[in-house]
Amino acid sequence: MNDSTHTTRIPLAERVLEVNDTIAAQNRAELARLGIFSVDIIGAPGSGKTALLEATLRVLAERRHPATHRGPAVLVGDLATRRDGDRLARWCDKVVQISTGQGCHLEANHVRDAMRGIDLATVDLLFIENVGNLICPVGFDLGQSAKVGIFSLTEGDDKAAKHPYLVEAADLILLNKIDLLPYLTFDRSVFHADVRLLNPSVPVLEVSATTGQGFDEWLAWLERRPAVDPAADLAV
Ligand SMILES: Nc1nc2c(ncn2[C@@H]2O[C@H](COP(=O)(O)OP(=O)(O)OP(=O)(O)O)[C@@H](O)[C@H]2O)c(=O)[nH]1
Ligand SMILES: [Mg+2]
Ligand SMILES: [Zn+2]
Repeated sequence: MNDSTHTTRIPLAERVLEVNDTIAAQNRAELARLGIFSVDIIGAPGSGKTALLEATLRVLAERRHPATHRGPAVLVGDLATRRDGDRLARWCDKVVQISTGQGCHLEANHVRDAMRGIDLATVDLLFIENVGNLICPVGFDLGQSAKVGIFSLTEGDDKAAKHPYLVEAADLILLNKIDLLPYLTFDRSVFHADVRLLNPSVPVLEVSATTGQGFDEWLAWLERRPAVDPAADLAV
């Protein structure tokens, strides 16, 4: 009997995730070596990921000391168009638009390839805007330092409960469009209680990309970035 008939067959989805995890570990090692804090921003289409980044980059540019030679960079994923990349390029000179075609999430190889388009020696903070989607981006490690889940008031107060994997995986939850509270029937206590049940320790910030509400806390969280350990993952 031929030995090959005994070969264990690994289901394709598992194999895809395995390859992804290997590349993600390489990304993580590279970012750690360069001392870059990276944030994967995951949220539904229209939740305000780009608006949040536009406002954040604007404030960071205002606060940046002229002598600092390192600053933020952004990788932004969409199925089609360069619109988000163009919006962000107004506030940041290191923006790479990733076109995923039919792909509904970013994978580690997208991030690896996009990182090659940036002079990473001049970067200390890397934002990754994932494709607008609350579901599968959660399952793909990109090599990021932290995952930020963004929900917004216009989506309804039940979305945290309906998307438990994002809430469980997030290092920070943002509730955006808080400026619209007077006009919507969004029950904040329902949203917060659902988040607490799923992830008792995750910080939750109410923000508005439009008015800047909550930005002091958001920027303070970014500032407090966990120390990137240059030795981490170097064995990969
Ligand atoms: N009132 C209000 N509108 C907001 C806020 N943040 C975003 N918006 C609006 O919401 C819409 C969608 O915002 P985007 O930043 O494009 O959302 P996105 O999450 O990047 O969307 P995709 O990249 O398509 O997934 C835009 O019209 C924004 O102006 C906010 O805090 N308050
Ligand atoms: Mg966007
Ligand atoms: Zn997907």
